[in-house]
Amino acid sequence: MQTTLLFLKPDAVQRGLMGEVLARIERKGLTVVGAKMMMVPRDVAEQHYAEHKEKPFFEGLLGFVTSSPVLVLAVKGVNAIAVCRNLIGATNGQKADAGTIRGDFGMSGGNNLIHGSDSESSAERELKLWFKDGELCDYDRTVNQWVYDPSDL
Ligand code: D4T
Repeated sequence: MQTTLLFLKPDAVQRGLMGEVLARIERKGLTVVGAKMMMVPRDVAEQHYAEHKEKPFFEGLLGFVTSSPVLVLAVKGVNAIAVCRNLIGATNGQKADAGTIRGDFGMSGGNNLIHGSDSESSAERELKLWFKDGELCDYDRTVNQWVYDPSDL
């Protein structure tokens, strides 16, 4: 089991896509173990995107993610990090495969709807950055017996 950090960016919230995206995550068989809506403090955005500090798009990216509320999610499942990256699709919505969130709803590389952790170390770091101790609900859905077969677990 892995837990990954996702957040629906301001464009997804403003465009009314929260329900659509959450439905895809739930229908896939993943378990939402944390959820909160918030305005992103600038220092959290800076820490989250620290690896892009020297990139030309960094300031624009910070302005975008702090401009309007985001919906932060912690999502659990077997191989959840890669599974969520596949659900999300390539960075630019114009290039992302149809069937992915960005491929179905996005036309942009910056306004790309949703973030998902890209590795176990990123997930660990990002979950600590976005959620405080005690904010996650570590439970299992009884439907998991129909989502997974024993060899998946
Ligand atoms: P995130 O990190 O938001 O899940 O997106 P990706 O993992 O798909 O893409 P990334 O790390 O390369 O980029 C992080 C973030 O920066 C924005 N961005 C990216 C941008 O505004 N302009 C650009 O040219 C690029 C490459 C979009 C996602």
